Amino acid sequence: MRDIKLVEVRSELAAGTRGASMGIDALKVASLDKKSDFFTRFDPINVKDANNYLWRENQHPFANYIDGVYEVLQNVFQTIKSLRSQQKFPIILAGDHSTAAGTILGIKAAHPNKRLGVIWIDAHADLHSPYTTPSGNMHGMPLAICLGMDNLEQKQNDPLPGTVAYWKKIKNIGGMAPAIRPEDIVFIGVRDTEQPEDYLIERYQIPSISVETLRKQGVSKTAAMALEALKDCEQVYISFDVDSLDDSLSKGTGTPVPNGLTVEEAMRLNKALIKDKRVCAWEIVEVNPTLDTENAMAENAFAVLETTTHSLITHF
Ligand code: EXY
Ligand code: MN
Ligand code: MN
Ligand code: MN
Repeated sequence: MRDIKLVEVRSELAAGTRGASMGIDALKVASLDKKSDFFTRFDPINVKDANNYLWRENQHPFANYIDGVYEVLQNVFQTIKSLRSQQKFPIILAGDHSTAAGTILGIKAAHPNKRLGVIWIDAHADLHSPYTTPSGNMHGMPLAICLGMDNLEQKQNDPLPGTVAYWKKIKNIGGMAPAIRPEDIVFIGVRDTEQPEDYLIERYQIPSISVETLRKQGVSKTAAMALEALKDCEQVYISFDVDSLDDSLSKGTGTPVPNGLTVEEAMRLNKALIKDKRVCAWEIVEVNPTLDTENAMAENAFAVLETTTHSLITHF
C-alpha cells in the first residue's frame, strides 16, 4: 500500500504566460464535470506560492522573478523532504514546471544516500541556466538546478550579480548539490530544445525517447527502456509536463508544441512507469486554463492524473 499525499503548488512565476497557477483548480473543475470522486479521497497540502511578485517589477532579466521562485522552491523542498522522510508518496499538482526542482531536491534530502533517477516526460528538456536561457523563464531551468549546471561553454547571457547570487542559492537548496547526475535522467517526448540544451544532451549522452520511437516500439517497451536506463538508481521521480501532449488536443498550456503524445499514450505510459517499486513521487504541471477553450487541457490532464493514481493504488 502506498501512503499517497496530494500536494498542491499554485506556482506561476516561472512561466512566460500568466494563468498556470489556475491549472490545479481547472483539474478540479474537470473532475467535477466527470463526476469523479478523486478529490474527495485525498486531503491535500497547500504549498505557499509567491505570486504576489507578479505585481512587482522583475529585477532579474535572465531569470525572471528568481527571488520569488526561490521562495516557492524552498517551500516545495521542505514539504517534499518532510513527506519523503515519513515514507509518504507525494503526488504533486503544480502550475509552472520550476517546482520540479524543489521536488527533486526534497526527495534527495530525505534520502541522501539513495541514487535518484528522473523520468522527464515533456516537450522540453528544461536544462537552461540564466547564462543560456532564450526567454528568462525559469520553468525552462529545473533540471539545470538539480544538476548544478550553468553550461558556461554555451554562454549567451550576462546575468546581473544579484541574479547570480540567487541562482547559487537555488542550486544549493538542501545543501547537497548536485542532487542528480546527467546519466540518471531519461527524456520522453522531448522535441523542442535549443542549442545549449542539445549540447548537454549530447555531451552527457542523456537518453531521449522520441514520440516517434515510442509509437514504433510501443508504450510498454518504452516504459521498460526508461526504467532500464535508470537501473543503477534506487529511487525514481516522474515529472509529467502536459505540453508533452500534442498541441492539437488543446492550447491550454504555456508552451504548446506539435507532434506530441496522445492522451491514451500518456495514460498508458504513466500507468506502466508508476508500477516500478522505486518510483517515489509523481508530478503533473503546466495546465493553463486561461489559454484554453472549454477546459480541454485540464480534462486531458485529469484523465492522466486519475489513471496514474489508480494504477499506483491498485498495483501496491
Ligand atoms: N526552452 C524554452 C525556454 O527556456 O524558454 C521553453 C521552455 C519551456 C519550459 C516548459 C514548460 O516545459
Ligand atoms: Mn517542462
Ligand atoms: Mn514543457
Ligand atoms: Mn544509466
